Amino acid sequence: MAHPLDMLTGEEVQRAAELLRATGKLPATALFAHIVLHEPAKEELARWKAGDPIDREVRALIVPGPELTMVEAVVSVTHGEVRAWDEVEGMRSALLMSEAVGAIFTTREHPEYKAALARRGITDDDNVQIDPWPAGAFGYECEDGRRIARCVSFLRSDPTDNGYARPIDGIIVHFDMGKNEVIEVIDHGVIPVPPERASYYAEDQPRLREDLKPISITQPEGTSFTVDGNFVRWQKWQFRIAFDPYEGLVLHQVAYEDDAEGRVRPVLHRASISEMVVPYGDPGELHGWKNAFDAGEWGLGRMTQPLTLGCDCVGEITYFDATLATEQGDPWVIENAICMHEEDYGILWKHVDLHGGRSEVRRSRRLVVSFITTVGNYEYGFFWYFYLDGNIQLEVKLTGIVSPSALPEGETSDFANLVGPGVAAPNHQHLFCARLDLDVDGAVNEVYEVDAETMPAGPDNPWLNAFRPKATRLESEQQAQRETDSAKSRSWRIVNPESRNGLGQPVSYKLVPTMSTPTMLAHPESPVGKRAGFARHNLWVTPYTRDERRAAGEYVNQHAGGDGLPGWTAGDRSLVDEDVVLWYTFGVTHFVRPEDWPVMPVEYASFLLTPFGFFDRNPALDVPATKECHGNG
Ligand SMILES: [Cu+2]
Repeated sequence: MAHPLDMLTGEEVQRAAELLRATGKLPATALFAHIVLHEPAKEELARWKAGDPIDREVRALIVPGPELTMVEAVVSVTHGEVRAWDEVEGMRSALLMSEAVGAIFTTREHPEYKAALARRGITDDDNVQIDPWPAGAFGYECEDGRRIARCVSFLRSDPTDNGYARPIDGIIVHFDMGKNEVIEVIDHGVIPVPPERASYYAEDQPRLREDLKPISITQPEGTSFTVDGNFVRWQKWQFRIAFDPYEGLVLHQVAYEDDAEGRVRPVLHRASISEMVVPYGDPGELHGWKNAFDAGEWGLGRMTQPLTLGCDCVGEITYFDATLATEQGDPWVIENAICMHEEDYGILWKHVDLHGGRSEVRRSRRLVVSFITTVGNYEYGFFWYFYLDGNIQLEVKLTGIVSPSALPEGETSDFANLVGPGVAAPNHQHLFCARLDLDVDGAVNEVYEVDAETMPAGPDNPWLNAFRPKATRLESEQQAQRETDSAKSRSWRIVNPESRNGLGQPVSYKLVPTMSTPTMLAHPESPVGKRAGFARHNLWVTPYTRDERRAAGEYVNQHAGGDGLPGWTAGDRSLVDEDVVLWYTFGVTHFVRPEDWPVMPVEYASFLLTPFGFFDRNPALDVPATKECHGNG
């Protein structure tokens, strides 16, 4: 063990589970919702020096039984001590995988469910696909005191067929996950099952293109990065990689090795997707309850699938495995969970001197660190990019299969678009909340909102052309709940007032909304609006607090709402002279296209962190020209 932020190991998972079981306070059937590294407090990390002893703490959430009692525990696997044991009442963990599997098997055998299928002429239930969904909080009696899911069904023609092509609409099963029992089979009435298969497999396409020539990506001299455990160095960037069951990939201690300044300059202490929500906009009883918190209810990390060389990732690839814990408390290794590679990214900068005739151009490249999660029907790829000019970008790639509904022939809907015969896809949003603990040249930073401001007519503006940046310091949490505004070229600058560049300006990084991004369309007082308060605003800023980790709170599943950012910021804490954390919500409103069916070509959502006065000049002047273009120089 070399660093306090090293990735969790299988031995640590095992040791933690042993220590927790040895308390004698857990029934044998207790399930571990998660076992994760309890990251050291920030002050502790700041004090730690290479070679200092490390006390590795592990945090666990344990579900002892079907009730709403959760156990939050912290153990030191270094010292073999249980350091915290808190029973939390009235809360629910994320959906448990073993219980979801139980829901599928138990529902399939239930006589009322079989009868509902039979009313639709479905008697062979082998090819019926049952998807448990997080239930949300709608005030139904069946939600009280239980950990539940709502199950929806689809019909496959064989075991690997695309079930989403044929929703068996009208049947919703309310299922008690803790007790593994059907609460209620609700049949809203028979809606015809869409008639056609919709396959995306190559063998089912009428013909395949034959004129695509191969593209090979080779790095004959190897890659330009080095990896030591989870510590990565590339082109003056350095950071540590980690993996969390809910957030997926986590970046720690992102810093820039500034040789001009002769020091390593911190930029981003910790970055991840802390939460996301997919609210559906169809008001009908069949689909109006659908909203999924894919981080807090399912877990972006837990749903991550191994990546395949040559398919998911092409070129000189370095993979990282991720170690999570099974619900039985054993190590669970997701092989090739994280992919890292370099890619050419067009030009970095260029100029042709028209007088002297000299042309200079440099190639841009970026380091890509990514993972892809499969949450039921949808895929989300999260791609962090590091560039040669100090930029950092997060790009989300949305793909997979849209959640469909059946639409009887001849009917149309404002709330779902027809994508195939008898099958429609409801309007929905995907809203991601990135938690960005920026430490620009140090922990204490200020945040300014910068708008382009036009000037009134007058003696100072005789040609009516004047505009300037207007910077407003965000001084408290309430004031710092902000929206994007592309008409004003709005961005937010994270400034270190104590650190100056060579021009005497305070150094900063700028958070740039790189695309138009919505906030949540559901009403703030709607069931999903209350639970996904973070999605009401694009930006929130909070003073760093160790246990404020997830934008909708720790217990999202069936939570009534108000937790996370709305709760934490209610006290309107000061953001002046503080270690600030930015929470940026971005995403897409998805009016589904026929082209998104039966599998969706990647749609993108992203944001950029770009240096603004962090350097004294273009930091990429020292990038050499490629060999091939020396002839121009
Ligand atoms: Cu979508």
